[in-house]
Amino acid sequence: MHARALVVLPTYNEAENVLALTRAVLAVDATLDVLVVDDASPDGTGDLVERERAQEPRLALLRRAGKLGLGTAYLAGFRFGLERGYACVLTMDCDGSHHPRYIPALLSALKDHDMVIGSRYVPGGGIVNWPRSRRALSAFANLYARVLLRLTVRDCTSGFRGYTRKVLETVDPFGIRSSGYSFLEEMAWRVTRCGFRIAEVPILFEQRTLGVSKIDSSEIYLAAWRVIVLALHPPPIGRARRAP
Ligand SMILES: Nc1nc2c(ncn2[C@@H]2O[C@H](COP(=O)(O)OP(=O)(O)OP(=O)(O)O)[C@@H](O)[C@H]2O)c(=O)[nH]1
Ligand SMILES: [Mg+2]
Repeated sequence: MHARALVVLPTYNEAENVLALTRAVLAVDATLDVLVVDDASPDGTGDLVERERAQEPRLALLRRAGKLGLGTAYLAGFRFGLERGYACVLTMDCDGSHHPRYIPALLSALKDHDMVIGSRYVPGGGIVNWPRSRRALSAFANLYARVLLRLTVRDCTSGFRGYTRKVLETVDPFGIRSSGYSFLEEMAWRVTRCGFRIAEVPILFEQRTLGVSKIDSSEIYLAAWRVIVLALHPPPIGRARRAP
């Protein structure tokens, strides 16, 4: 095992954003590598990364056959990081919402915590350029998950995160069947239930200015339902990691 960190960027149609972010992340720290998990984006995101890779050995690309969902993209990133001996795995949206300037604070928090969340809902954090309706939805989704799952973290739906290798090896993320927001909520729940320490580092979340959102309303209803199922029928966790 080595002390390098892997930053996983799931992408679907992020051609306008992807290279700016991979370059910015790699410039933050020489101990970081980047993995883009692209789901056959029709806009050529994968081809852009493929070409960039020819001159950037710290950039890796996983091309999947079709749009398989955000949750399984995270899992593919976790598997890649575990198999290659990374000390921790970070995840970021590839749409400009998560700024790489926060990566040092996330890495620093992982020195004495098992998981870290780039959080909009702790002092110093916030959201830039979201309409009031979107803010209300996010605040409600967080309150809902916190109450039903008895979570103490303030921002359970942030995709800007870091996990130590130990967490990924212990909480069996490969047993999570849900995608999108409920994947993030279930990961926070599993990590909490296993008694790990979670840090929240304040971030300013910025609404994307390029490309379009992939989240749809069915995803939101599914996440709400999944939280209820989790609360009523908590699955066993902390078993030996299943074969990916
Ligand atoms: N590989 C992969 N990436 C995805 C998929 N769906 C979304 N993404 C990526 O996941 C990240 C978050 O997706 P967004 O569409 O920005 O969703 P969001 O941030 O929850 O919603 P907005 O605030 O509306 O942008 C982006 O980098 C997307 O390109 C998917 O099915 N597969
Ligand atoms: Mg987004």
